[in-house]
Amino acid sequence: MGVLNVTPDSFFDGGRYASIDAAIARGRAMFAEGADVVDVGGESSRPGASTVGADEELRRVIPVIEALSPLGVVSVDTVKPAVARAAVTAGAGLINDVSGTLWPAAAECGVGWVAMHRKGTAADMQSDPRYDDVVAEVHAQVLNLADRASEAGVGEIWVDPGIGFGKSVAHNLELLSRVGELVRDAEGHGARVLVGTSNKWFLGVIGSGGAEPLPPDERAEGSLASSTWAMTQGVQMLRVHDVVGGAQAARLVGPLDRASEREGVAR
Ligand code: HH2
Repeated sequence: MGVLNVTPDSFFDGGRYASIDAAIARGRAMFAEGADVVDVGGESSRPGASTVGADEELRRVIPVIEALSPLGVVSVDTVKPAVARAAVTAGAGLINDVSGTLWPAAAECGVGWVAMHRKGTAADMQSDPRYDDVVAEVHAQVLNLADRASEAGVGEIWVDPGIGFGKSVAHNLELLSRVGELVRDAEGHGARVLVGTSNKWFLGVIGSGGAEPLPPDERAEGSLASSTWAMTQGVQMLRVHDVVGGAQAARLVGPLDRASEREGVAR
């Protein structure tokens, strides 16, 4: 899943694709680079981001979704039911929902839904997040959401531990290290797992080795390493800014993971 933020303020690509033309060109490029899904967002969810009205969010995402949806699967990254519905009408096939609340809209529209875990809101989620057992709590919550979506009739369900959304560095590492358990458990709930680590803050902290955290544009290596780790744990979709790197890693890990396919790999 390639990330396409049509925003001025996203933490990594904010302002790069803020014009409709630039966003459409980037989306086309991501499909050409091997993205199976392009995730179009019109509102940043980074800590402290200011909220955007539905009219402005629609103005940003709808023309981009209309242009890209004939080329492949487009998801809409939104927490607003009205934006989700309009995005589906414009061609989106998946609702990527960091609030974990939009399964009724997905059921009504007949599209897939991503249930992400978030503790708190963009305004307060990174001020000292606490859990008794982060893995147990996050897994139970997203699997419960998967059940609700399934009962409501959503056919395609993804669960996401929400890396960086109300989590300390240690919480993120714990969730990543045990994401294979979520993959196994999700299967029993009719869901698959999506993970997004791309360029996130914890990678800057870990990657610097204890020095000043690396800035977002120096987190590419950690992004690829963490995505590759998640693939080896069975995670079925990675949300990435660097589609070229993610697709290459997926082409390598897939055959390595499935011994029966090794014979088919060109030597
Ligand atoms: N992370 C971000 C946004 N949407 N959706 C899912 N399912 N999982 C994630 O981990 C996730 C997400 C944050 O990253 P980004 O879109 O690059 O930044 P911003 O929120 O500043 O636009």
